[in-house]
Amino acid sequence: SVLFEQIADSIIDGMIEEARDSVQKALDDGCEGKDILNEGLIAGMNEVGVLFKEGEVFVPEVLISAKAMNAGMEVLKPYLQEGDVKKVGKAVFATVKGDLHDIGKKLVALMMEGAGYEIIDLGVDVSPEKIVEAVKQYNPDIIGMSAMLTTTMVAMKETIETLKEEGLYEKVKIMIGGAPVSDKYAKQIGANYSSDASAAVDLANQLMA
Ligand code: B1M
Repeated sequence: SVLFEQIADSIIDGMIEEARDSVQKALDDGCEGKDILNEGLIAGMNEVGVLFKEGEVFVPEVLISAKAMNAGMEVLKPYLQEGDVKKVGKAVFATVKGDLHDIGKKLVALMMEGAGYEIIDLGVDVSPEKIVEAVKQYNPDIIGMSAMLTTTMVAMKETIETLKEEGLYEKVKIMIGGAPVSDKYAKQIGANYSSDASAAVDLANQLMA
């Protein structure tokens, strides 16, 4: 409907006020929460993912779209019933030990949330032990690790070794990414690689299938 298109457009254009207002309008009009979510907000964010992949929009725009998405979600949340938000999977995210870069990881996490994943973000400089603890606590489907320094990417290998020691490696899928990381490195250490946020969503969906 036109209302859902307005919501999606507000996300694509990163219009925070408009996102709020258009969601409220759809609610006032009697639209169902889950339809507003799926056909409005998520449809918009998916389009942002496509535009990002095609190089039509860049990181700052994606972050603003994510803000608009969050603004719309705030209005919508009280109207969503349990079960409306179908979680396709749960992922624990971390920037690895010694590494403080978190912009890229946050962007990947946001896009995955937009695609329906529940993300538990452990932050930056996260030790293998903390990741192991989180796996035990949250029982995720996926672990997503990010590293931006050649000196910290080795912590990914270390984390995987620790997971193996704890008998947890077989229980989760592991995704890694970040500037110094490659597909070759991922294969070497027993992980899966994606190059950017929208590729990460595609990879996650493949791993969950
Ligand atoms: Co730093 N830094 N930095 N830095 N920094 C880099 C990474 C560097 C390449 C700059 C350079 O020298 N040209 C260089 C690394 C060199 C190397 O090791 N090869 C570097 C360095 C050296 C350092 C310090 C050592 C500098 C110093 O203090 N002497 C220091 C280290 C601190 C530490 O971590 N211990 C440092 C510090 C910082 C700041 C704190 C100032 C800041 C980080 C702020 C923050 O994140 N909150 C910072 C920044 C901003 C950068 C650059 C400029 C930009 C990184 C970024 O956010 N890009 C970066 C240079 C560059 O990359 N051009 C640089 C935007 C972001 C959206 O992209 O992070 O690549 P990116 O994420 C992408 C993909 O990589 C991928 O998807 C994302 C979205 O498309 N991806 C994943 C990332 N994680 C993924 C996970 C996945 C899948 C895909 O699955 C789980």
